[in-house]
Amino acid sequence: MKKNILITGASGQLGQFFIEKLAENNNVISTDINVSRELVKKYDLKFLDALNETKVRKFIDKYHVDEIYNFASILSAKAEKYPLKSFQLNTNCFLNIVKASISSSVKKIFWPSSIAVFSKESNLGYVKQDVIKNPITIYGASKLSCEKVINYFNINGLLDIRSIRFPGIVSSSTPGGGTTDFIVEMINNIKSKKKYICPLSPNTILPMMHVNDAVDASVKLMSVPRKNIKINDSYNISSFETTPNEWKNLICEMGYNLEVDFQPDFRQKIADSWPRKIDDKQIRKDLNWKPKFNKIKTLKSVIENYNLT
Ligand code: AKB
Repeated sequence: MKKNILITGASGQLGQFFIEKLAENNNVISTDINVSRELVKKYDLKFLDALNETKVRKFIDKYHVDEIYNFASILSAKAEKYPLKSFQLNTNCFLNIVKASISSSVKKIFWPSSIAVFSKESNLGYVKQDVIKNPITIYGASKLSCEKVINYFNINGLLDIRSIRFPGIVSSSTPGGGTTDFIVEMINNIKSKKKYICPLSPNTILPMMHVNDAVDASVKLMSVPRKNIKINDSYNISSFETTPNEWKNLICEMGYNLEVDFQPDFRQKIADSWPRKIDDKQIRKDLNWKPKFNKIKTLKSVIENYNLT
């Protein structure tokens, strides 16, 4: 049976991919505070400020919402510029959705966490599922706080909230304000033919995944019975690791002309506090899932979607 699925923050980097996948079998109600004419036309995007609990509740009641995917968030690098506002937005959108969902038609919530919850204490060379976390960014702190709330609601059976800690996501849509953005921005710069100023040093290793793998794993996580889910806060996930230098070389090996100037800024410190490799055995086992896109397939696919070939 078709479910009614509310997506908040749908205009962001991930939103359109979730809309397209979920709309294959469901009624999707896409919302954001940024409602460009193009997205209104393409996805019937509606205005909804997830910071307004009453309005969220109205949407839930009006559309008899079964599931919510909440993507309203300020990413790591941008959040450092407005720490209090970002903490407030990231945590309050989530809390409002939780509050509005209690005693409503909502049966499940999906909420994306991030590798930003980790820190130097997490053994960054290979980060296991359950380790010490002491994030140095306000974004990481907001994600970790929400993970704690998720754990509380799940272990007490108050709501069914499911979550994945995303690495850098590679997609053909533009991110904005993230530390892992170079992965998409370099591809963008092939098109604009501009020299890319990379805010990270050439050999910074970070975990990444193709957006389709991120969407597939999330939708699968939302579809399995609760008893299959062994993690009450948020699952580690990853697909491959790369560095800005390797990514640039791969782009050039594919025949594109890309000039990069490495000028590390404040984002370097953030990246240095994040995992280089992720242990995601638990999600692979619980969902019987594995990524379909490796490094090369990811790059080829995103380049194709940019119509660069
Ligand atoms: C960011 O760079 O802030 C995000 C993330 C890893 O959560 N892409």
